[in-house]
Amino acid sequence: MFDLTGKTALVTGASYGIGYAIAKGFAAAGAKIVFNDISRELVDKGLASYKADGIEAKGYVCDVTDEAAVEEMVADIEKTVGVIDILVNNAGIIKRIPMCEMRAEDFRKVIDVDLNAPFIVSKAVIPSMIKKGHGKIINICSMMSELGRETVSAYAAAKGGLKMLTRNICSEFGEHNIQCNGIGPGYIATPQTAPLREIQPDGSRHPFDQFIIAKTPAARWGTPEDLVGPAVFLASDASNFVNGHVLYVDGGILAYIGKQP
Ligand code: NAP
Ligand code: GCO
Repeated sequence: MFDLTGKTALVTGASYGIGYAIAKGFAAAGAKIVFNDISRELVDKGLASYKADGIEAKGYVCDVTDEAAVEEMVADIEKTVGVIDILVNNAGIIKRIPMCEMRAEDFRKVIDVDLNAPFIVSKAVIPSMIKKGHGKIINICSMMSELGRETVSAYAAAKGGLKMLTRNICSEFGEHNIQCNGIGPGYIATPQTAPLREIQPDGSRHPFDQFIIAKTPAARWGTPEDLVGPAVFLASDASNFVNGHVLYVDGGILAYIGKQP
């Protein structure tokens, strides 16, 4: 049920971090891996990493917010690799700025990458999934699909919208045997969260780091590898009747009021 042999998976923004770990897990389950990133440098870095891990991935330089570029990439994948069976909308950015100090163009940029782009890429792959008679779309959501916090207004709005886009793709294409689900990672140790884990000048842990440890029953940050099993599950036949769901992989954060200081 968890075998991905013969499947073609596109993971966006997968040169490193969460996307890379998910793609590596898909490869271990038998899938052919295709990924994109925003620069040649990142794609080359990713290709070298995949090769070092024994994975013959195909990489594309493609900005996921550019609809024409996405359509061109998907057409080339379908011609040279095969119809995309599994799409992971992973590419994302965050801008941590107090809302009243945030420029509208910064807000729009986060919405563009984290919400508009999953719409664009999903729209590009769905027609061939319909023709093929099946498809899996996995949107990388967030704790901020459910919760807010200071400085992440754009990111929370985008990730909340991504949860609802997930439910809408489920609603509109379930009859074509397309399952669209989300993964909501908790706080994961990647470059994106590195600023929240910086060791302080006095050698102490970052206050936010201490906060997350107190808020997580597992009392640790997650790793990208913690997301691999859930992603393989949602990409495989084991989840053919799971649709419109956001699977939170957060060590229990959403269930826990937090440890008393
Ligand atoms: P990340 O830095 O967010 O990785 C995202 C990747 O997407 C990077 O390679 C990034 O390139 C690329 N990217 C950004 N904009 C792009 C665009 N317009 N077109 C194509 N690629 C683009 O690190 P991450 O922590 O692995 O996050 C991956 C996903 O998980 C994101 O959607 C993030 O919001 C989500 N997430 C992360 C956490 C966490 O705690 N780390 C938790 C929940 C959800 P650059 O390096 O140039 O930016
Ligand atoms: C932040 C973090 C979070 C994580 C993740 C949590 O500044 O609060 O970056 O947003 O990236 O989305 O699920």
